[in-house]
Amino acid sequence: MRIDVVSIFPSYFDGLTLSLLGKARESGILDLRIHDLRDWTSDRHRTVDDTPYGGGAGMVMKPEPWALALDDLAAASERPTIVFPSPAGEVFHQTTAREFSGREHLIIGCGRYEGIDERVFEYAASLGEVRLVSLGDYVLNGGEVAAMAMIEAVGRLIPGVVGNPDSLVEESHEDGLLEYPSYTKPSTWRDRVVPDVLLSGNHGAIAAWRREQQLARTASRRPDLLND
Ligand code: 6GU
Repeated sequence: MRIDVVSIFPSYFDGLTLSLLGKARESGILDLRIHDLRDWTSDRHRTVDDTPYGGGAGMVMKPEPWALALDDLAAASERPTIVFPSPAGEVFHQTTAREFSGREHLIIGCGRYEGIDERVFEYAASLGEVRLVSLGDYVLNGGEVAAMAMIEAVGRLIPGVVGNPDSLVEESHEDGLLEYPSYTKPSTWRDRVVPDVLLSGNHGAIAAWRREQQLARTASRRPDLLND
């Protein structure tokens, strides 16, 4: 899978050389390329923003560098999925991560300031499938941190990235419920004991207990997950 990221702060993404994603990149399973939007400017100051029409606070990202970047990067595949992290987008869920992990080519455009000129999204739709995607109902300073979260969520679903594929099955959100609690040795620690059933060796009882725990903590922490 290929992922191209466009940002004015490419060094945000240095962390994606680490751990499982770093290994996936080294092995070639994940072709992740980070680009500086300013490389598609041509003025002396490498300008990427300007004042908003209609007035208002802050600056807006100019369309020209974005169009040149998208032209170059979209030419690498048939019809890429072009993702713009945005608090005004659809909410990113595990189902979205699954969907994106099946794509051959993602382009992720990270906006800053008050956002990107709206015409860029229209233009991008002529090059691929455009998705505006939000991490949730709060505001970040730009798309970079959101893009990193999405890349990690998508990347770990690519076959071969997570060593033991069983560990992808029993985690939070894969079955619509929160994950069951986990324990390791010692069985007693600072007067706290591991639930007896987990030491019983009774696999049926353990599975039933874990399911109950999933339902109980989902009902208590995330009742919204049970009602739709
Ligand atoms: Cl994707 N971008 C920004 N700037 N803020 C966010 C977000 C994205 N998701 C939640 N907040």
